[in-house]
Amino acid sequence: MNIEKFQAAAFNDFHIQAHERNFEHVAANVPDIQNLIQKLQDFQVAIPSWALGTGGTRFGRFSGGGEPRNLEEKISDIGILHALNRSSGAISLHIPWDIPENAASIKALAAQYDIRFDAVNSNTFQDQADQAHSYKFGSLHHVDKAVRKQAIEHNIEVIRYGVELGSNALSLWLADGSCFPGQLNFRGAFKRTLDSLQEIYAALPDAWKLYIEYKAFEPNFYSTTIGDWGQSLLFANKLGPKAYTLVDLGHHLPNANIEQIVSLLLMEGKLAGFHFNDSKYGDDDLTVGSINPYQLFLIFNELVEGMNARGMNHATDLGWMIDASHNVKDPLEDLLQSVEAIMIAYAQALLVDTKALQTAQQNNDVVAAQEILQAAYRMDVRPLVAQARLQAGGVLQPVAFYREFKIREQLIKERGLKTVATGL
Ligand SMILES: [Mn+2]
Repeated sequence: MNIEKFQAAAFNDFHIQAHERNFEHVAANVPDIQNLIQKLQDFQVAIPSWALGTGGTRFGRFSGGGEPRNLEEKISDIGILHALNRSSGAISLHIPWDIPENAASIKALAAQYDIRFDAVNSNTFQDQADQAHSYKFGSLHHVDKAVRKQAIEHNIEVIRYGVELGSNALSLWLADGSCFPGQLNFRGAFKRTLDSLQEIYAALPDAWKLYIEYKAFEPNFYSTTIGDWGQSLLFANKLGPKAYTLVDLGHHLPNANIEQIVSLLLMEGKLAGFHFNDSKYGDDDLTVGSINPYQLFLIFNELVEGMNARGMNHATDLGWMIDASHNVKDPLEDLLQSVEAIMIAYAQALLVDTKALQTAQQNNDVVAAQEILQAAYRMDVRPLVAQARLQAGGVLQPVAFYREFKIREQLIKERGLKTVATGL
């Protein structure tokens, strides 16, 4: 289904007066407002193909109906999001869940919705029906060379699919690890993983990047072979200039200072980008900004400051992706909320008075430093984000539009109530 331009225009007309009042009030305090609006419009967040269906836990899954049944319908769903917020112009695919049967027609379909292909994701954390060797005891770190070879070949195959679609990064997350002490020789596992990664790295096309994601625990509960940013950075440094560390917000031990990790990875030129989500306990994969929006702001503050220090392009020099999934929300509404939270945190970070903060830091003025950060964080930037969206052709209030025009009901009518998205 498509969002009709006249529907968006009618909706915006109805809300425009209230919006303009709010926007003018906030914009009066923002120096160089057009520059900020442009930055917000340029910033695009990739939607993962696996977040378009209802997520599940190991206890159960409660489908809301109308879920996309194939890659074409997933792209169409992202087309809806992008039409509403103009900030979701990319998709991150997962192979083998999203193998494109015909790359040319998939590319053409995505282009219709103004969507590009972000990083492609491989999958060696579960066994596929037709595979020769099991990943029960790991993939790239496996003690059996035949298993490693199978996993390496899978990753190279994923690169090939990505090349066909115009992607330029392979995102790799390994479930490899151990569940019990003594199960694994840590150095052996690291070295075998490095050997495997070297073969995958050698298969990367020229302009490609390898994103190495880390995760502290789960599905293995004693050790993870790429368990934290130090281990990921070790691999990235040993592999070479195309290899980077990917930060998934939910993949840390509780209370980790993620903004400090981000700052140092940026300093080293080794930050790949992000998998955004939120969590209270572990890898909860909740809606971005739903639990700890201040942490999200502090992360964006380090991103903006660190990227500016290196003269980087905010929109294109890092990979921006959502990696979330859960049981109780309409996935499309959830993604609209997540993208909105990201745009809000980014806008607030752009408003931090960096010069004043540097002065406060230089003077060890701890109170002033906090005042400066929180002055930006407590600004209601929602009218700025809405204005950027409006000028880019989106709608003022995406979630309200989605409900008013009964988009889920239409998707259920088109696809049926009992559809299940491919994926987890
Ligand atoms: Mn992730």
